[in-house]
Amino acid sequence: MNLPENPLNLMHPAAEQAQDHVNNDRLQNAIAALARFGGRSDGGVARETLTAIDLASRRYLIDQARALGCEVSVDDCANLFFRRAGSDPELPAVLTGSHADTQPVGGKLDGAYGVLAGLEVIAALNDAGITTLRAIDVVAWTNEEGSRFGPGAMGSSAHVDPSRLPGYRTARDSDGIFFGDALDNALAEVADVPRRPMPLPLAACIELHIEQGPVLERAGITLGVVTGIQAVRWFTVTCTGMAAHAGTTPMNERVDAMAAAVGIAQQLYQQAARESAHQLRLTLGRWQVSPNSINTIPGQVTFSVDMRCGDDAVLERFEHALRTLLQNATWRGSMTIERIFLRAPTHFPESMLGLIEQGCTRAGKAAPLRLTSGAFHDAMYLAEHCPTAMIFVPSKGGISHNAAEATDPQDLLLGVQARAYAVTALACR
Ligand code: HGY
Ligand code: MN
Ligand code: MN
Repeated sequence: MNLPENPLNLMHPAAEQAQDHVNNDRLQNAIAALARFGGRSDGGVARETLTAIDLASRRYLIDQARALGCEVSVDDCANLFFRRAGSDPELPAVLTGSHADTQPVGGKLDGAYGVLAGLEVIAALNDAGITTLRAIDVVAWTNEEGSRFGPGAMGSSAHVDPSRLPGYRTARDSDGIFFGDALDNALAEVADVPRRPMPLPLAACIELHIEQGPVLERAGITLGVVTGIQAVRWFTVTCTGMAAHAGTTPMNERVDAMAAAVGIAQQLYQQAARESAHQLRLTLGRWQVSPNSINTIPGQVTFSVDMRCGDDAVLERFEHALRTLLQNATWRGSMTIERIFLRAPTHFPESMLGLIEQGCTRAGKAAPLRLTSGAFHDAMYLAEHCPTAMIFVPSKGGISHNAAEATDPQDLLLGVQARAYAVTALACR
C-alpha cells in the first residue's frame, strides 16, 4: 500500500494551517508586554495572585482578547475565559491556556507563556480564516502558584469542583488578608465581564508550559509530550516556645522555637536522603519567625514543607515520618502540623498523547520526548474533568521560579505551533 508522502499532512489540514500561521514576533511582543506587569530590574516578574498588579494584568489580557474578537467571561473563582466561537455553539469547547500569576520572584514565562500562546493560537486561526466546529476557550487560571495563598492551583481545582471554593476563601496571606476578600475584590474589578457557571463541560484541555527543569535541554530535544505530573503535598509546621532575652537566658533554660524547628528540619533532610532512590524532593521554602528580633529568642517559628514524588506511597511514608517526628519531640514547647495541599500523581490519556506527538513532530520536524512533570500544573485538575494533555518547551539551565528563567525564542515558537495543531484538530472534530 502506497503510504502518503507525509501521513501527518493528511491528518488535519486545518490544524496544519493554524500551525503555519503562528507568528513569532507577535508572540514575543506579547510575552514582553505582559512581563511589564510586575517587571523587576533583574528581568524577573513579581505578579502574585490577586494583587493590584495581577488585576491590572488581567484587564490587559481582557483587552487583548477582545481585540482578537473573543467573548470574555469569568467564573466564581475569578478564572478568566477568552472564547473564540465555533460553528456549533452546543458542543463543549476545547480549553487551552494556563495561569498568569507568578511567584514572588518569578520569570516571564511560567504560566504567562501558556496564556499568551493561547491568544496567539486564536490570532493564527483568525489570520488563517479558519472556522472550527467547537469553540476554543483560552483560560487564565487564578492562583496556580499558591505562594500568596495556599494551596496552589486554586482556580482550576475550584472550577472542576466548586465545593472546594468555600474552604479556599479562608486561606490567608502573610499580611492576614483572606483569599475570599481578595477574590471578591478581583470579581468587582471585572463587573463588566459576564459570569459563567463552573464547571462547564469541556471536550478536551491542552496546557502548554515551560518544563522548569533540565530534562529536555539535557536530551537536546525541544518539544516534550508530558505523560503525567508527580504527586505533591504541602504542610505548615509550627513550633511554639517562649520568647526571652538573648543575653540573660541561659541555654539550658530556653524554650527556643528556632532550635526546635531547625532540629526537625535537619531530620527531615536526613529522611529525604534515605528516599533519594525514589527521587523524593523536599523543600522548606517559607519561614516565619516571631518576634523576628535579633536579640529575642524566637517564641514561634512556622515553616512550610513541600514534598514531591512520582510514587504516592513514598509521600505517604514521608508524611508519616514527619508526623512521628513531631509526636516524639522531647521539648517543653509545642509543635503542630497542618496539611494544606495533597494531590496524587496525574496520568494523561494515551489518546491525547498521540495527537500531541503529531503536532510536535510536524512543528519540530523531529520526534518529541515523553516525560513526567516535576512541577504541578492546572492540568492536574483538568485531567479529572476532561481528556487533558500538556506540551513542554525547554527551560535554559532548567531554571524557573527565578528571575533568570528563560527559553530560546525559537523553542517558544515551536511549542505554540505544536499546541495550535493539537487544539485546532480537537476543535474540528
Ligand atoms: O510549584 C509548582 O510546581 C508550580 O510551579 N506552581
Ligand atoms: Mn506554572
Ligand atoms: Mn510556578
